[in-house]
Amino acid sequence: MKFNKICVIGLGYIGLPTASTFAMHGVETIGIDISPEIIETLNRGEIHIHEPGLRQAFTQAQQTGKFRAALAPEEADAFIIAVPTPFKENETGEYHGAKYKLADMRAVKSAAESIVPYLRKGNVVVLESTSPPRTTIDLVAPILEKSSLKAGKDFHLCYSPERVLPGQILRELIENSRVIGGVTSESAQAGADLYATFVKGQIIQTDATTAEMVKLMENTHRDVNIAIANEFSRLAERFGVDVWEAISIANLHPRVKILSPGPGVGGHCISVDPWFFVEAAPELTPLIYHSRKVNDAQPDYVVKIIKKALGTLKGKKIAALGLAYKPDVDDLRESPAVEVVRLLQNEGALVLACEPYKPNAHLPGIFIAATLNDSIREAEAILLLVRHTEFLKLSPSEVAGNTGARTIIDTVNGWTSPEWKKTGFQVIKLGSGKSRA
Ligand code: SAJ
Repeated sequence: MKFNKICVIGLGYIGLPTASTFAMHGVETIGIDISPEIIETLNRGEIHIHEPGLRQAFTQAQQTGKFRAALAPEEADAFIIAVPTPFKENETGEYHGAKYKLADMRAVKSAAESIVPYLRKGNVVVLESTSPPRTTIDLVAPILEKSSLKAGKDFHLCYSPERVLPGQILRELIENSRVIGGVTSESAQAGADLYATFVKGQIIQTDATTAEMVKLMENTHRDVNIAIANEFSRLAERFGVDVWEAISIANLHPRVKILSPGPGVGGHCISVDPWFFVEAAPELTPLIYHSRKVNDAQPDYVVKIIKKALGTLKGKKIAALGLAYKPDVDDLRESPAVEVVRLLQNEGALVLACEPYKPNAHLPGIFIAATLNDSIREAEAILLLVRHTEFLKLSPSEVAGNTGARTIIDTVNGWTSPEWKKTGFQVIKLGSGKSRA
């Protein structure tokens, strides 16, 4: 199939890079978003999110004259839905007393509804948003069929999950393999033709529900594996072992790949997606459920470690290095680092955070210093929450010269150099029974 014009609905972390990439490859691309500010920003030639390489890609897309942002879709050859699927803030499900989170599918529903007036015979519609199993068939198809066209017969319908890693989105969009699940094999083929515009990795065709499960399985697999790493960190502390040393030795085994413990699991993917399985089938998912619980409890666990090290937290001045959900990104969504800071403040600690990727972030009740030195100057303890490259490069003597604090609490195994101790720091490390012995 040939695609001259497409609409990408949702211009966030996935939609905007995807739309820019299509336009750069010569396809007339209309980017749609419900936010007038976003549309204005983009049509002014600016971007509203930070992602390495996105500015250049977007500028290039604009220079081709193929990209335009708008508030509503229009007739096109293909429609891609890339809107958020968070969980509901004020509602939970319950199974035998265990509460689980519920997917909020409102954005997917309204994106599908916005396509209905413009849907024509032979069009291709692709859902990219991470969604509970059967969403394409049970939720999206019936909405689109309000057009009186039949999915799989009059128009093609696919599910094709985004699987790119924030921080490397532009490269991974092109190089990663891409799974396309069609409601029919013809739909899968049409979806494959669409993404072949720029995908250099393998394009695998399957059915829509398999593609939905593939996405959820990938992120759930990662969550469960991080949960076991977090449990290992607790066990190591109990038994006087350094979990980081133990993991590096265990990982020499050819069939073992233990991930890293840390202050918890954040972001809008791994900490959310496993709940979609739990919601869909709570009776089948005790492991997935408990892994989520383990990872969600990790910020509390970190606070316990800090309390053990510092005694009462009331009035303690703590510098918290890093608020992002993971290294070298500016995304603070569902960040365990933010949660740790909040919990410390609830205990009466006076926390001054430092987030070099978003020094001007506004988080109610959280104080962010303009510079690293401002955050550590008056501190009594320094807490490392994110492995930002800039933090890992810090020299112990320089830090010592800029603060009176001599206790560091490292939750990410970022400061491993013996220099820290030699410079007079007491180093408390998450997962290290040895550092506390
Ligand atoms: N984390 C750990 N220990 C680890 C690895 C990660 O605690 O060993 C934490 C991170 O610090 C972070 C969270 O987990 O808080 C998630 O980070 P991540 O790098 O594992 O994943 P995301 O959420 O940035 O991106 C994931 C990716 N999925 C997989 O690797 C299976 C990405 O490919 C997906 O496209 C993305 O989710 C998504 O959009 O679903």
